[in-house]
Amino acid sequence: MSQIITLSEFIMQRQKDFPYATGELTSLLNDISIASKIVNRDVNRAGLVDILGAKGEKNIQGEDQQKLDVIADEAFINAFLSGGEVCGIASEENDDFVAFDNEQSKNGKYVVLFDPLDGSSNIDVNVSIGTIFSIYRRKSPVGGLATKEDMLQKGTEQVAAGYVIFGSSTMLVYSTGKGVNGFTLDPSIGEFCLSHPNIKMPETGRMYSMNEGNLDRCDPGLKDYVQYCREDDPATKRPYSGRYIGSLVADFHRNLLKGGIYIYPTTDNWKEGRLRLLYECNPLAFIAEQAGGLATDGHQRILEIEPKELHQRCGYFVGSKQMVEKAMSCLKDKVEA
Ligand code: AHM
Ligand code: MG
Repeated sequence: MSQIITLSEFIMQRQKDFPYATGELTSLLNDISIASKIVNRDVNRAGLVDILGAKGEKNIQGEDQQKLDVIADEAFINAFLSGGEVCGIASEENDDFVAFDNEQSKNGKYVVLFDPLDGSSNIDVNVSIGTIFSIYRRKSPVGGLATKEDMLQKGTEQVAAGYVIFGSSTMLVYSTGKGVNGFTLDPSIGEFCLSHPNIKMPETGRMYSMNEGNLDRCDPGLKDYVQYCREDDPATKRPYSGRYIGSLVADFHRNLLKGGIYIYPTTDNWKEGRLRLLYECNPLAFIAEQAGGLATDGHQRILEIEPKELHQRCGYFVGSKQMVEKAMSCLKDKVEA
């Protein structure tokens, strides 16, 4: 039997990659792993116990019910509060960022931006969902409260990013800027185990993922790209396969492993795009680039977009490098035509 490497062991080994590391990032990644296991437990129980109701409803014991995305948000916040490495967070669930005001957290060096449970409209139909996270070093002085400036950093400043997919198995995939590694949760021992070392995204692929219902509301250049995807590839005599789960982490994860492109463009009804720059686009762009892929808004590299507000949205093209480049060239050709 080959040797099992758990996520905690792996994170400890990798600390050596950072010569001046104090161990705080290591502890923070461990907090994320613990919170992920808690969320995993609740996601798995979702069909069995009364935790699926809308927030504000009562459960069978007469207690207030919470939606799973709120439960996930709290699980991560509690893990960061007890870890003490994080001075504040921003999440898709909260209107404003949260600055932790206890002494230990005020001395934390990091902020975390996250989407606690993306694709949550898929929960009650048993489709894969995910958590997405992004870690930055704070800009404000250590010892004080976190500020909005700590949160509004460009994606290039990310220290680490990753996601957890709650699918047919649960996986945690992350990068600290030195490649991408994936860990599968072994429920029998309750540990994430290294299952996908050094993930590389194929340079090209045969799958495209977008909500084609929106096609008539998009940039006309995108119609050309989708038409290109639907035409027979001279090599295989087949068109690309359309694969859209409608759950970003699941679509991204498949494309990361098999090659493909995920597109959520700006549309007539989502004029700024649908996905959030800070909680969804930046962390997955970091992972994509670390694996050799590409992420843009159709024109510009995602990681270089200067964020102006917490819940900012943007168009999103992410996946295999050659496929994203081809889609971008279709947009450009239409503008120039
Ligand atoms: P959410 O953050 O409200 O869950 O929305 C994000 C989700 C993505 O997971 C998914 O890819 C996309 O929205 C689906 O949108 P649509 O239903 O418009 O195709
Ligand atoms: Mg989301």
